[in-house]
Amino acid sequence: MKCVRCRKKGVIHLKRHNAAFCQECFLYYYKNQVKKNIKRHRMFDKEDKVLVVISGGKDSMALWHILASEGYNVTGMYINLGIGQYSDKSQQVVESFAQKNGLELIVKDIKKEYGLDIYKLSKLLKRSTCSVCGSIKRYLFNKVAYDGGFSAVATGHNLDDEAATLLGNVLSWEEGYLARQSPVLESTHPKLVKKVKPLYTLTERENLFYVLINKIEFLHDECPHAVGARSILYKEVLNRLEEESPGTKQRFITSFLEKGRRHFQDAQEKLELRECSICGQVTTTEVCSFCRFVKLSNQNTEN
Ligand code: Q46
Ligand code: ZN
Repeated sequence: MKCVRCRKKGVIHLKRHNAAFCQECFLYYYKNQVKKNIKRHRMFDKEDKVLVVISGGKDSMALWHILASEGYNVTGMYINLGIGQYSDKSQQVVESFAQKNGLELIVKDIKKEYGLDIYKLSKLLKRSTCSVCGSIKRYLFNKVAYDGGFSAVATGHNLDDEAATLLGNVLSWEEGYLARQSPVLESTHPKLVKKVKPLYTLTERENLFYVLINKIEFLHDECPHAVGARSILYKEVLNRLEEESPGTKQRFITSFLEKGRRHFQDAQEKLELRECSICGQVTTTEVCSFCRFVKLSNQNTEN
């Protein structure tokens, strides 16, 4: 197995590209993929301020590192969601990386700052922990980005994540979600910041390899609530298909983006967007769900 670029000994084989790379050429390949994705989808350029959402896992750490190394104007954002040891450990990893590398980091703690507890809220609202957590995260990504004058919010979604999401949405013909599945979600309101996924063509394995080569510390544990998620089953099924037919995941995503997605454009819900009467963030109701969560949490501590 020789490196396709320099003919030295290859250390990673990427079956879907029918190519092996040595360490140095893998980094060249990885960097090119990220740069190509950013350019092809006009995600941002060097003058833009980009907020990178960091969980402490390999994907977001890889994204933060590559964007900072390539000279993009990035600030990390970490949200402590109050998920026991998982949150404590991930915050440590993220803070220590920022400190060692002199990177800017914004930390939000939903309990300390807003009195929010995802477990209490999930019981009170009879919603899953992940659904409450997801709403809080989406709100804060946008609010922090908007208030800080950022041009884009970047997340570490990889090819495996995107293919699993696409499979889930296709299996239940979630037309609205299919219309929105894209490496770039443009802003549809002056107060909504564009969302981008520069790693959408790179796999989990490639991101892992990238952080290992660069000796980037990351949290190996997944969030305890991710266990048993449907998306994990979809990833297993797709891995099986990929084994038999390398390139399946990439074909699935790129063909959907090139040929499939446009058929769902009309399915985009034409929701009337307005500004929350409490915080001014974009919502479809009088008061946004985040402000309702805060109100509910305060009522419950008063009683
Ligand atoms: S939604 Fe659910 Fe994630 Fe929140 S509770 Fe954990 S698994 S972190 S991507
Ligand atoms: Zn609000």
